[in-house]
Amino acid sequence: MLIKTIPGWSLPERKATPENVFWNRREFSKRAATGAILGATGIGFGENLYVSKGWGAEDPLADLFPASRNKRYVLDRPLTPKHLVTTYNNFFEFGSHKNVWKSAMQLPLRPWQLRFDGLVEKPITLDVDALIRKMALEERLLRHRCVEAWSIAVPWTGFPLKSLVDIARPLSGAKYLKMTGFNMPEIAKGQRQTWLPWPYVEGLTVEEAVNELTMIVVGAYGQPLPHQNGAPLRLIVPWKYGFKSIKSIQRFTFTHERPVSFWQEIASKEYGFWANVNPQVPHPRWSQATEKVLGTNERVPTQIYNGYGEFVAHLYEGLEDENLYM
Ligand SMILES: Nc1nc2c(c(=O)[nH]1)N[C@H]1C(S)=C(S)[C@@H](COP(=O)(O)O)O[C@H]1N2
Ligand SMILES: [Mo]
Repeated sequence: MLIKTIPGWSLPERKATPENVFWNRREFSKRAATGAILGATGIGFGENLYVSKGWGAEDPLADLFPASRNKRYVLDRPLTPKHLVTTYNNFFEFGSHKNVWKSAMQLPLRPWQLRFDGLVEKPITLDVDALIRKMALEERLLRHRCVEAWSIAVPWTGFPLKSLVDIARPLSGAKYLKMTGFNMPEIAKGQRQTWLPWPYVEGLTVEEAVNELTMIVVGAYGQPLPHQNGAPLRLIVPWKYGFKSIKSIQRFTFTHERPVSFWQEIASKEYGFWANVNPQVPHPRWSQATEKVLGTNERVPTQIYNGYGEFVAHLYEGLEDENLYM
C-alpha cells in the first residue's frame, strides 16, 4: 500500500484560497485598534485601505503573471488577505513602523541592476528584467514567521535562488552568499538614520541558498511584487525568521567569510546568522512558542523550522554547537 506522509501542517490546497478566508475587516480594525500588535505604531488599517498594484499595468514584467502554482508546498491555514500583506510591513529603509507602504512606493524600481561578485568565476552585472525573463516563474503558498511573533501566509511568485547561483557560478571556495539591499537615503527616510548600518545585509550558507525551498520572489497574489514587499526582487526563506528574507536586493556576493547581517550588527545578542524558527528557543525579550496570525489575530503554536523541517532539517546536522535558532 502506498502511504504518502503528509506533514502535520498540510491542508488540502483548495482550502488555501482567498475564497475560503474568513475575513471581517471591520472586526479586525476594531481589534487592531484596541491591541496593537507587539506595540507596533500606526498599523494603518484606516478607512482608506490601499491595495497596492505594485508597478501595475506599467510593470515591465506584468505579462509574466500569473505564474502556475507549484503544489508541492501546502499550507495549514488560509492565505492572509492581500490588503494586509501589502499594508502591514517591515521595511526599515522607510521607517521603523509597519505603515511604510506609501513611502516605499517612492523607491524607483527601474533601472535596477544586479551585481554578482566575490568568489565567482567572473563578476557580472545584469539587468533585473533580462534576468527574471530567463527564469521559469512559479507560485508557492508559504508561511512567513516574523521574529516579532506574527505570521502571514502568502502566494509568492518567483524562482529558486539556486537558478541565480547557477548563473553566478561561484568558485569552490565560496561558503556563504551575502545579499545587499539598496542605499538611497535621499528617497528612503529610514536610511537617514545614519547610526543604523545601511545598506540592509543578509546572508546564507551556499548550501542553504541552493536548497529547494529558498526562493527569489518577484510577485505576490498573482501580480508583480509591490514596492513595500521588496520589489523588484527579494529573498524568501520560510523556515527562518522574517528578517532573513531581505527585500529589494541589488548585490549577491559569494564569500568564504560568514557575513554579518544588518540586525546582527545592531543587536548581536538578539539576532544571529542562522535565525531558524524554533518555538522552544525564546527571543531574549519574548517567547517564540506561539505566533499571532495576521488577519484573524488567532494565536497558534509555532513549529520548528516554521513547519518546513522535512525540507531543511538536514542542513543543520553536525552544527549543534552553533546558535541555530537566533
Ligand atoms: N531590505 C529589507 N528587507 C527586509 C526588512 C527590512 O527592513 N529591509 N525587514 C524584514 C522583516 S523583519 C520581515 S518580517 C520581512 C517582512 O516582509 P513583508 O513586509 O513582505 O511581510 O521582510 C524582511 N526583509
Ligand atoms: Mo520580521
